[in-house]
Amino acid sequence: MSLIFYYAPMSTAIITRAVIDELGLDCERVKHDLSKGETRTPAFLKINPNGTVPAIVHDGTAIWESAAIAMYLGDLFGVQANLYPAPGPKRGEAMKWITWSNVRLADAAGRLSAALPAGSEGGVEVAVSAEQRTAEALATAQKDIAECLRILNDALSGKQFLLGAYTLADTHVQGFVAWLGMMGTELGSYANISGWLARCAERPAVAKTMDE
Ligand SMILES: N[C@@H](CCC(=O)N[C@@H](CS)C(=O)NCC(=O)O)C(=O)O
Repeated sequence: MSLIFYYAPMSTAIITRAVIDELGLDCERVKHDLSKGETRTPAFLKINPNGTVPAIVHDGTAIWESAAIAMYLGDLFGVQANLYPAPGPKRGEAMKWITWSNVRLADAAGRLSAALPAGSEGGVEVAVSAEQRTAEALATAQKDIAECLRILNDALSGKQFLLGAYTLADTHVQGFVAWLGMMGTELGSYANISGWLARCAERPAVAKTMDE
């Protein structure tokens, strides 16, 4: 089995790193510096034409989009490891949360990141337009994030993890929520989320995602 993982520190790729580590997969890690445009080189664009990390190449096939990677690796390696449900309704729930975090939550988080003052912790490294960095854009992003957090907090009511037991859905979703925390979003008033984040942080694979 050959697995190459393309990543950058402090990027969406740290979520994929946690997924790979949870599954205990050996991989070749290839680091890219976003500030130097290293994901925009012709060589990397052949792997991911979007010019973004994470991306993996598994046995010669390139897979990009962190949600797709989590579900792909979960399908192949996670079921046996009890970290991803077998096909069926629980699998559907895992896919629902992974996709939701990449689409709805990450969209709002990305807008928050762009609207924060330049140089803020967790802010985007790529160019931000004037329309993205207005007080109105910031307020809208914060409102949308509050709605996402309410949905997640309600879903975690009475549960240790999203599907009951810990799965890659938790690995994936916690990555985006932790990013919100880094950007200063107040999470303490969401009791279910706070407890869940603390439980996720006890996972060694999650705890080391900030390492280079
Ligand atoms: N939806 C994508 C987002 C990937 C993404 O936007 N990655 C950023 C870092 S967080 C990136 O590589 N940016 C480099 C660039 O745009 O040049 C995913 O979940 O994989």
